[in-house]
Amino acid sequence: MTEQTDPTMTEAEAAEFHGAMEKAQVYALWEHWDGRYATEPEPPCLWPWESIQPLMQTAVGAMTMDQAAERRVLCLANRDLDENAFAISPHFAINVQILAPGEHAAPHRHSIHALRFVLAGGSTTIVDGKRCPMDPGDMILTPAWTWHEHLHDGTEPAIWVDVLDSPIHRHFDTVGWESGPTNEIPDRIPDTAFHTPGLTPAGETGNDHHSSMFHYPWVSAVEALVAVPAAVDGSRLLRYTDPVTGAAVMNRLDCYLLGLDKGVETIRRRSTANVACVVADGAGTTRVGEETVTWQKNDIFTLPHGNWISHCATSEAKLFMVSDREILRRLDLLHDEVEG
Ligand code: GTQ
Repeated sequence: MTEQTDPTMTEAEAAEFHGAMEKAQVYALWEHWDGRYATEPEPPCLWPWESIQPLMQTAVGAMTMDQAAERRVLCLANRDLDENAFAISPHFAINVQILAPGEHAAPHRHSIHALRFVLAGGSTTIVDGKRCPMDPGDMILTPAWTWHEHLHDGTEPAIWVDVLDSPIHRHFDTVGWESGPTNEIPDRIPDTAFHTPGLTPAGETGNDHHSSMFHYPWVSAVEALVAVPAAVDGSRLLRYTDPVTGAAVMNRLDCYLLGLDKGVETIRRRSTANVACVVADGAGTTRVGEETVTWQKNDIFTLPHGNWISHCATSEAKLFMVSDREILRRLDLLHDEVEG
């Protein structure tokens, strides 16, 4: 960075110039320019399940559901981001939520899109009146302004991963919130009407914001994944889509399921999009730029944009992936590269 570039200025003139600039609320670009705008890719972050799980159990005793917060969640915080971001990635946050048997997380709705990926099952989420079972591996959408509440009539604590596009709303100052009781629930077509591939309700055109189907069962995802032809590197990739439009499940959160064969390193890829992975099954390593993340079931880790990335499973693995790809695509900023 240059202190002062005009060699004709005396020190006194430069000081006066800087004082005047400060007063006028401007700065000289050449004094803050390091030759480029782009920054180095961020390193990956890992939250091993063995360090999160005990905290979740302790959290149950730390707060009752009648106390202040409406949800019992721990927010994964990426210390490389703004400390107030409560987020793991620039455009989405991941929280882990626990609900004990008999507990109820009261209905509310907000402008933030959210989705859940279930780690320990037994509870039910009601989304705009649709009852969505929460079995392990199930993925459930609670799109912007849908009413949602969580019930638990099982016997063991239910745990799931929440993904929210809250950083986007903080950035644009668009957070909106309404507490229950539920009111004005729109008429929704039951999820069952979308469960048979190739058949959708006639006349239903869907929308540009989110899928009309809210519950994506794990059994269906696995059945589809094993039938997807493997790429040359043995990987299989499924995208969770809106059954009516074929688009991403929500316009700001785009989800995938990656199947990995044991012992085969995947071809390196790089993207302008950010990804977070939840290990649904198996164990392995992921190379992210110069770093290697070693992971196992239920671990959560980030793949920050701009890094070359490859995976290698040590036992057959499945990674649930959530990304901001759809945001970048809609802004014409999505750029993917594959090695070779
Ligand atoms: O379950 O509705 O992790 O409203 C953060 C905010 C979960 C939820 C979170 C929420 C929820």
